[in-house]
Amino acid sequence: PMMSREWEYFDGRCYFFSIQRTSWVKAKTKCQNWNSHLAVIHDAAKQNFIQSRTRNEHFWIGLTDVDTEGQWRWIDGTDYNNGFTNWSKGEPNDAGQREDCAQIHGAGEWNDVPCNYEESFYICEKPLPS
Ligand code: 2F8
Ligand code: CA
Repeated sequence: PMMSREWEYFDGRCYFFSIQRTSWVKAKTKCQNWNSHLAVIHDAAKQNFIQSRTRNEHFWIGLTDVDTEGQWRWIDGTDYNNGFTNWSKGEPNDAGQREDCAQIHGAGEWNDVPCNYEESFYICEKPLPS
C-alpha cells in the first residue's frame, strides 16, 4: 500500500513523485484514487521544488489542452492564461497534431507529448491530511 513517507512536503502541500512510468491518462486516475491530482505549477518556487525532485527524468503534470486544441488548462481548474509557465523553447508544438498533455523535463522545462505516451513518471499533489 501507499506509505505516507512517500509523500514529500512543500509549502503547505504534499507531493508524490512516482517511481513507475505510465500514461497521463492513467496517472490522472492514480492521483485521483489517492485523493490528489496531477501537480499544478503556478510560480517559480514550486517549479524549483519540483525540478529538484525529477531525478533527471520526465514527469507528467496536470496541464492539458485535450478538450480544445491550444487552450491549455490546469487540472484543478486554476487559471492558466497570463499565469506562470516554463515551456521549452518551441513548445507546446502539438507535434504530429497529437500532443495534448504536458510533462516536465529533468532540467525543468515543460513539453507537450501524447496523453497516451506510457514512458513518463508523474507527480501527484494534495493538501495536508486533515
Ligand atoms: O524536438 C522537440 C520534440 O521532441 C520529441 O519529439 C521528437 C517530443 N516527443 C516526445 O517526447 C514523445 C516532442 O513532444 C517535442 O516537441
Ligand atoms: Ca511537444
